[in-house]
Amino acid sequence: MPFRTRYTGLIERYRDRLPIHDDTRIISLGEGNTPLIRLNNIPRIIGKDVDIYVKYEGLNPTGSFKDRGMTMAVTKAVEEGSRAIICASTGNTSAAAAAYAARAGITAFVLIPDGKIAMGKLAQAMMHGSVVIQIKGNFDDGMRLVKEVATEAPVTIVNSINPYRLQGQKTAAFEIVEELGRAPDYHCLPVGNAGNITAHWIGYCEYSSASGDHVTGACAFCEGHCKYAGGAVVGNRPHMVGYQAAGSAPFMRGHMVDNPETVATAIRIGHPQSWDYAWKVKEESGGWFDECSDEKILAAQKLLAEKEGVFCEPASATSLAGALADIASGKIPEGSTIVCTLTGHGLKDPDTAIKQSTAPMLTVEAELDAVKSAILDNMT
Ligand code: AN7
Repeated sequence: MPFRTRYTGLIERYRDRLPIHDDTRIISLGEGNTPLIRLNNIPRIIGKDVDIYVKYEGLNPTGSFKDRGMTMAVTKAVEEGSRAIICASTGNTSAAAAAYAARAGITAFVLIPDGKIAMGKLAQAMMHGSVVIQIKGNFDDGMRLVKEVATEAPVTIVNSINPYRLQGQKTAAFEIVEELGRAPDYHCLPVGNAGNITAHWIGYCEYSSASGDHVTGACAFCEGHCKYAGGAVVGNRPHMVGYQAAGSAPFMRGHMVDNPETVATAIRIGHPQSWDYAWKVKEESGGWFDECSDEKILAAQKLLAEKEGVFCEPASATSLAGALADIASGKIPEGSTIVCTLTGHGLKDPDTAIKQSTAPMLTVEAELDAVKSAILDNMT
């Protein structure tokens, strides 16, 4: 018997839980199967008895969790005969759409806010050959235009209002349950459009014996697209906790926000597309929303990079920033198992990282003595 363990992506792995036919041509880049890393140093530094894991979604093929949704959305678009996809994006969706369209041999149109997306993401959209349309407006303007234009041009929307996106993204919850042998007590995520927090909840519910919604068949979130597999694997579901950037926090304000601002450009979103779903997730899971200042977000990003060796983009660090605040206050009690999703890779946004970096950067003569004293002066 040949030794075959090649991982070929989340659709193959979870085929029986996704709306896929036997003969569907799968468009994959090997997404999913990302590491769940236990934080070793931060719990000690904060002096709390908590088990914190980070799900490092930045290690997906295009560097964010969007690949989980995009493999499904593009696979289904191609199956349905579409020749072009379109999205509005704060950067990561456009990077994923561009890559999966390239893989499928179709065209991607991406609408991005002029000057407000991180450099790595722009490079990806351009490099993968998508048609980049910068609009003089923000993500919410772009989203409105995408919905309008899709009624007049032959393009498939691949934003998370496409239900296949959430179907792909729910697999992150499957992976977590399979690795921990149970659901965590708390699952913390950054919230923009709130698609991902909804997708995770769908995933946890499908895995839980406690899910009345799913036992009867159609689930309340997926418009009949998910296949509830029936078998109870775990008995618990997490409290879902969604954190927003303070300048871009419609779930905290209780209404849409018109001019969102935050250093975490990925979640600079004032009109979340999954508004109703997210409130339902909060209610059903006994979770909550909260907000983090830009300062706290960047501090959490740095802490993770310096103390654990894990580099995520600013928006992603919002999950840890929020969790640390709720652990400090006791809202998340000691003894808890917590998963924070790190939605995107730190290399997506090198400018913000370098700007806030305080690590010594020394320039010396190319001579032994100079290098030697630079070392000896900086030993800790
Ligand atoms: C790194 O790319 O909306 O709450 O257009 O890139 O599911 O919207 C990005 C969202 C969190 C928020 N972290 O997820 C886009 C876009 C990162 C992100 C979110 C995004 P949702």
